[in-house]
Amino acid sequence: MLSRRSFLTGTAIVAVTGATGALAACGKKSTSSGGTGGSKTITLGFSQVGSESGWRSANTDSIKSAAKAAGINLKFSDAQQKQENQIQAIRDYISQKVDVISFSPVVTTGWDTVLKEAQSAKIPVILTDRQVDSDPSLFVTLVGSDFEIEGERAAHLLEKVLQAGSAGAVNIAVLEGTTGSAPAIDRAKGFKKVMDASDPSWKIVVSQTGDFTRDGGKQVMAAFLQSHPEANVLFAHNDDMAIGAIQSIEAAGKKPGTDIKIVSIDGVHDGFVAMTQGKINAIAECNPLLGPQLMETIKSVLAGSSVEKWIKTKESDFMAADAAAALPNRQY
Ligand code: GYE
Repeated sequence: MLSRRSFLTGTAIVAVTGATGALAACGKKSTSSGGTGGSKTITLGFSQVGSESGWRSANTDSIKSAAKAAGINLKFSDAQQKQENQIQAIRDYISQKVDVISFSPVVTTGWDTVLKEAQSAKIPVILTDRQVDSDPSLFVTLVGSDFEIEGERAAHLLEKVLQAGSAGAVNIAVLEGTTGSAPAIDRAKGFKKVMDASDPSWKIVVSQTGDFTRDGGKQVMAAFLQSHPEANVLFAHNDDMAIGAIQSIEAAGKKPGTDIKIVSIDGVHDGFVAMTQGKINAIAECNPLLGPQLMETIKSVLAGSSVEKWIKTKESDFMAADAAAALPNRQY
């Protein structure tokens, strides 16, 4: 992750509010696209990862409605979690001569060639949601969350959950996101960082991908329960996998949230419902409502303004006890 890290160094951050996605604070400007500007309708080619989770559905809705509200002509494609489909979609957008390309890269590596093709065609690329491991000069900016911080927040939430419950061995099972994706890599890293620094009694007993899907979480958790009956904590890289895992935990005659404490990331509606039922103990929110920021950023870039290299989202943490009060105000 060296190149990603180096592009972040010394970059000021634009924070946005989780609820509205509106720009809330501004730091040092650092990047310029060159800019085409003018009043003609902007055509955006957007390649979405897939439709693997509740988070993704909310993100897709946000992008579609924000493009409409901003008067941007959106060409949208769903890559069904396959990098080759994303590369193909980007190439199609280049040949269609769209004004700007945006995509949420399914994995971090393997993008250099297609990004260079976009650069040669002078089409700016704005990453959204997930990072890439390419030379930062190949894209203008990233609009999305800090996944390493989310992993750290999840570990801190687990500390709180365990304080409230019984002591003893902490045997953690991890359901990882899509292998090679930025959120899977960085959430694991952030969680481990806090875990290693804080409590020597915490142990990751098993860790495997559930591909960010409910079904993946269900299947992999069923196998974990067989191979690692000592697991008494689940850290799921997203709510959907936690919800799938809950089904397997219940089918095995155990009580999710009690016999196996559960912490996950996202904060989608069904995750909140599981918290109100005490089945998920805590969630670190990851805001999917990136559409308004993305459209705002696209307009600035095409108008020739400089933007931050990483436009971050602002997010909150929730314990199960807060869930019922928060649920009516959740937007996704
Ligand atoms: O957490 C997960 C989705 O990239 C932040 O992708 C996103 C992740 C999100 O499938 O639910």
